[in-house]
Amino acid sequence: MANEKKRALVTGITGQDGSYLAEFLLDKNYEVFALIRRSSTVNFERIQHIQERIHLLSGDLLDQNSLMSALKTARPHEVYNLGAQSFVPASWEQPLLTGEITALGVTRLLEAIRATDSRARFYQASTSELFGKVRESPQSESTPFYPRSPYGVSKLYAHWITVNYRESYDMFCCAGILFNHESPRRGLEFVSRKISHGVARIKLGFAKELKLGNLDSRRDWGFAGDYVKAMWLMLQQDSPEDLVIATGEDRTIREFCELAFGYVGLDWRQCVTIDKDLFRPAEVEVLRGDASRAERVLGWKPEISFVELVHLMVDRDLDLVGGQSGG
Ligand code: NAP
Ligand code: G4F
Repeated sequence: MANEKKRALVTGITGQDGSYLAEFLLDKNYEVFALIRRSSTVNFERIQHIQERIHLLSGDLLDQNSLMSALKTARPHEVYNLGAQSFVPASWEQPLLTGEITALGVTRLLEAIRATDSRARFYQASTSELFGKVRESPQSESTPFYPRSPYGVSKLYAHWITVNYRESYDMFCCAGILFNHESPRRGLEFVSRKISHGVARIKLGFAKELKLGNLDSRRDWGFAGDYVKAMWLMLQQDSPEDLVIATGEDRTIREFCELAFGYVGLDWRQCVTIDKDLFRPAEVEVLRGDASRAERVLGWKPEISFVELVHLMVDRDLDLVGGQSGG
């Protein structure tokens, strides 16, 4: 039908990326369906502003029947699988659950697509954690994988099952190998948001110190709003291809602290203390991506710089913490 709206099904919509992707797809005039798992309290903070414009479907990556029902209801042209247990430290505490959701959940979803309508295009949220103990720098599509956590290993399975369904069943399946991307909507447990929120709390007098772990590791940090565009672009190509999405710049956690605390006139060395319990059993020391292929194939480039990102996050957390105090 000429005027039929495109339909997308998004898993992980209550998370950081899901909320930005849903906004992006609504702007493109998609009908957006989203999988929501049951919880005892509603956690729609990130999608409150668009909730009325999305079809929420109850389901869980652990539950095959719910995925089948969601697909039958949504009849999507595109499926974006962003749902995962995505916090690396939690994957050592709950390795089996992480594997069930982050690895096997992808096979459940792919099987549900295959059983309902295998023409649906599928995007899998792969990660720079696949490179782990890096074999070369920067990391590109041809760099060998060496994951360093149960999360990374689960994502490796997820990545290869996505490739396998493409090759076995001729389905349009592709994986975006995304490097770290952050925003004011990032979960408070991830280091970028932990720092920006900590800066706001210290600046406004609610805390005196911020406890962090390894300050020496390096990450390639971009803005989540830029990265969801790359996900969509990958599903608009003539043929499916797995691509690295990154800024090409890496910085230490220490540099993030310097910039974030310095922005509000604080000396990070007087505010940050090191907590050995926050170090990981196996660390990913450095990640830096080479997204030149994505630039050629998709015409994609990051728009927000590292400095802009850090300032944006600190500004939003100052507003948030200030507002909570009634100030
Ligand atoms: P996030 O904020 O942690 O969101 C994760 C989402 O997955 C949440 O909506 C969560 O729902 C959902 N989820 C968890 N368990 C589920 C289950 N059993 N069934 C269905 N949904 C479930 O993650 P994000 O930062 O937006 O990342 C999105 C995806 O990209 C993830 O797959 C992540 O691993 C991957 N990734 C992220 C980055 C990054 O830097 N952000 C980089 C590379 C790859 P609840 O709200 O109910 O918990
Ligand atoms: O912010 P992080 O927890 O992110 P991490 O482990 O890089 O994982 C994130 O990015 C991946 C893409 O590369 C995603 F796949 C994954 O889902 C997630 O979104 O930690 C970043 C670095 C680590 O080296 C960690 O050791 O920061 C270091 N760090 C130092 N102190 C800390 C802390 N990390 C956290 N979370 N909390 C700390 O106090």
